[in-house]
Amino acid sequence: MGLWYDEHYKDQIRFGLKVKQTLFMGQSPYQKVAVVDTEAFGRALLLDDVWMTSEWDEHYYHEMLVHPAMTTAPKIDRVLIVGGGDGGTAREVLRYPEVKEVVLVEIDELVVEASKNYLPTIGTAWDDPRLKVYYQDAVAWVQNAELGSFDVILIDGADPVGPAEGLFASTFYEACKAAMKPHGVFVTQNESPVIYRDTHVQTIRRMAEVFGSSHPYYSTVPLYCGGEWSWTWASRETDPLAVIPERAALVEQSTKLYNAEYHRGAFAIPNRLKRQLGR
Ligand code: SPD
Repeated sequence: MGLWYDEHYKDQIRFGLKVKQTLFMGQSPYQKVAVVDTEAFGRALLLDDVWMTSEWDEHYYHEMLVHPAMTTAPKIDRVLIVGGGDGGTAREVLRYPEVKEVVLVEIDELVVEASKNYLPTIGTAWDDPRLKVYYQDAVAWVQNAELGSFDVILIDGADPVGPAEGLFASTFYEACKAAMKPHGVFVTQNESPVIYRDTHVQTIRRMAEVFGSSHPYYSTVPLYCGGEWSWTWASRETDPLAVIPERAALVEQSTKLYNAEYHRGAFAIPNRLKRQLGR
């Protein structure tokens, strides 16, 4: 039978992978951090026994978190990443030569240390001089950020329990709006619309209240429970479907999933959610 690691959801669903070897296991002040080598997905990161990312499927998640914002924001000089301690989001952002500075605020230094040591194929941009990393609670950090200073803000957190809970609050979205330029684009990972449907819908509504409108988009992440995965895009002045062709063409040279057609299709809202959202 061998060794398996399972993520459990509400004692109703579990998603497991057969593990060849546990590479790292540690406890930070915030959570349990583990990196395991799996038969099917390669090396993978778990936080508090929930799958976060894996070598084999990480592009499904990181490309869809990053590129819908980066190909639509009129400017992309300064980008804030909240969370993102495995380095995959920063790697995708730093593919754009226009980017001048990326600020990554991660609460848990142990996540970055473990990822640098055991997931080097995911975080390939740690040494890029444009990247600045702060180990702080992003909820407090954003409250004190310079007003109107970011072109893009990306929220790459865990599920809304434990250290990431505050990243789903209206007060946090208000602080992000204040830290962002009026044309700026904000995107958060927004959970499975199947098993986290209440959080998913509530987040879309909260973001619409704060930013004036919000646009969920959908794809899949094989590592995550629930089949479908979602992200939600918001801006005061920018259109989510106005993909800048030169940026998309540039990034499409290296992406495994993202392209401009995929982008447009991802913003189609399934009927069951349209009805619930009244759209
Ligand atoms: N259910 C897990 C959701 C995790 C979303 N963030 C993953 C971090 C990958 N950089």
